[in-house]
Amino acid sequence: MPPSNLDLFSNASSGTEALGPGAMLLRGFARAEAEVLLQAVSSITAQAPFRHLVTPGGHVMSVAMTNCGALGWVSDEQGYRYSHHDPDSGQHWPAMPAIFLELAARAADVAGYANFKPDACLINRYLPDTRLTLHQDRNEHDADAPIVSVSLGVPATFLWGGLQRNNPTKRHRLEHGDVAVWGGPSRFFFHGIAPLQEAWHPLTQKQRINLTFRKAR
Ligand code: MD3
Ligand code: FE
Repeated sequence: MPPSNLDLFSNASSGTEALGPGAMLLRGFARAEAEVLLQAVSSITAQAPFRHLVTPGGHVMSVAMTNCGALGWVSDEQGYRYSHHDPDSGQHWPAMPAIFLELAARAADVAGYANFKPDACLINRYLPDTRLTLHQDRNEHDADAPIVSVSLGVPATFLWGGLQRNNPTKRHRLEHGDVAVWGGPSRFFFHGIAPLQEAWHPLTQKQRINLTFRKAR
């Protein structure tokens, strides 16, 4: 029997897009789980609230952040680093929920990175006008492990450059439920988020929440 149009559609346009060498966008990959993921974020932020970190240069970050997992990304006047403890409470970061680990490993697997076991999840919160200037993620010890990102809530414009800060940037819209996997050469590309435009999402109101799963050690 020949495949129906519906079969062709669900295979060929499976919703994956190559973003760069080793980087892949999985459109809508987390959409069905979004509500459960956001409930887990709420229980994490009840223990480790969102806060605005200070950069080594003394600037207060526009994005509000928290973490879960064995290690959390922190910044202060001393520099950027991963820490076992939340500097605000002195406690360990909340544990990484099993649904987070499973989603991150499944997405990495689809993108060709088997056995991804993140030990850190940075959680970013964007409100209208919140931005993240072009940067590289290079505080992780394991350069071979990818980073997996999950976008939830209000859509954002993702800025995607190259290995040098002054390389031209492309723009991609990241929407609710989109998951991206950044490995290989793309792992060290400059990237950022343009100022968030005011919008409304039924699960997050005016907010965008981004989860990034990392292998820090
Ligand atoms: C490409 N977060 O937390 S997610 C970050 O939407 C960060 O909150 C943005 O950049 C956000 O460091 C972008 C997409 C992303 C995350 C990590 C990357 C792209 C990446 C690491 C290397 C290359
Ligand atoms: Fe980043």
